[in-house]
Amino acid sequence: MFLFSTHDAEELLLPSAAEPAIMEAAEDPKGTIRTDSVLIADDDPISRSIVESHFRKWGLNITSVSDGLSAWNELQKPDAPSLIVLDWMMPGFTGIDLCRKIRARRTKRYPYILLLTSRDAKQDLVQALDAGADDYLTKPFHASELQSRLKVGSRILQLQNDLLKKEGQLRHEAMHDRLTGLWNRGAILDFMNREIMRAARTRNSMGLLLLDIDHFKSINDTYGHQAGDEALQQVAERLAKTVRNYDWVGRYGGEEFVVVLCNSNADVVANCAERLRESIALAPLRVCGMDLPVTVSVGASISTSTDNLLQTADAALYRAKALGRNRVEIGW
Ligand code: GH3
Ligand code: MG
Ligand code: MG
Repeated sequence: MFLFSTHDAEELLLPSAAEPAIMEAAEDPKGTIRTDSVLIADDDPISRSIVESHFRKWGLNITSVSDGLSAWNELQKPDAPSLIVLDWMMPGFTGIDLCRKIRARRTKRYPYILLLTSRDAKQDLVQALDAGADDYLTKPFHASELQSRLKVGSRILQLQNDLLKKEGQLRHEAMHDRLTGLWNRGAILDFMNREIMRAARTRNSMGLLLLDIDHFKSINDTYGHQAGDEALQQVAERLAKTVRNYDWVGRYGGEEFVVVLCNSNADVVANCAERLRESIALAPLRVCGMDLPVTVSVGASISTSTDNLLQTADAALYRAKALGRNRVEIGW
């Protein structure tokens, strides 16, 4: 018996809730296409029930409707089947209308459409394919032929799943730092610029923190590069845990981190900066079986005070280093 693959591609490596603006919304909760669900639209109850009984035998999840408008409504749902079998003549929209409407949507998921119709003229087939159908089968049909043609559709949907998954992974890699899992420099600077524009538009302020591990080189020199890497990972983890969940934490490069604080006035920025400094200084890191006391210096800037947040935060960080490290300096 033919089995449709019920294998769902693993969940895409989609970013967390704090990343909506940059992501195109996934079209279903998992971002994957179900290859085991089929929509059948046919206004002839006998023909529809024959098709349904085959689908049931082949283990498919069936959504069944008797007119074009209901089919269109079903297809608007987030978990709508991507394997679509349409009759030609139906009330509401015809199968051809539906093909055109489905293709005009230009969704990220490409549904596979099979026209199942008694119209057998060559120009009908040409018209259906031109309208956006992927395949065409005339009634009466052989069950095994319908099954094989649906297998083709299912294969194509599965290929699409694999591509979407790969795309999600690549997007994740392009925006994240490999060692710490934080946003990378490019991504965090994008968020910063977007936040600056949003703050200006909404007449709110926002903050930027630059954090640099103090005397980090001596960790590498004393305990080796591996210990340095572990220390970086743990600092990153503490920073990510300490910020509010709508703020952004990234690795700026080397042993420097950036935090973008959304919707924050001077008090909030100063508070967050101090909390982050404390989160590192309060307890030693546990690195390669050793307790390593580590501190960070923090330079902060606030969007209402300057156009160049990065430069201001950098100058403040420089001051924090010069004034003895393990401290916060605010740039105005
Ligand atoms: P300061 O308090 O002035 O910031 O001193 P520092 O030693 O932290 O600063 P410095 O810029 O002299 O040294 C930074 C070191 O960070 C040098 C570099 O080898 C190390 N580093 C940068 N990236 C990595 C990394 O990915 N892994 C490890 N282990 N070390 C790194
Ligand atoms: Mg540095
Ligand atoms: Mg440093």
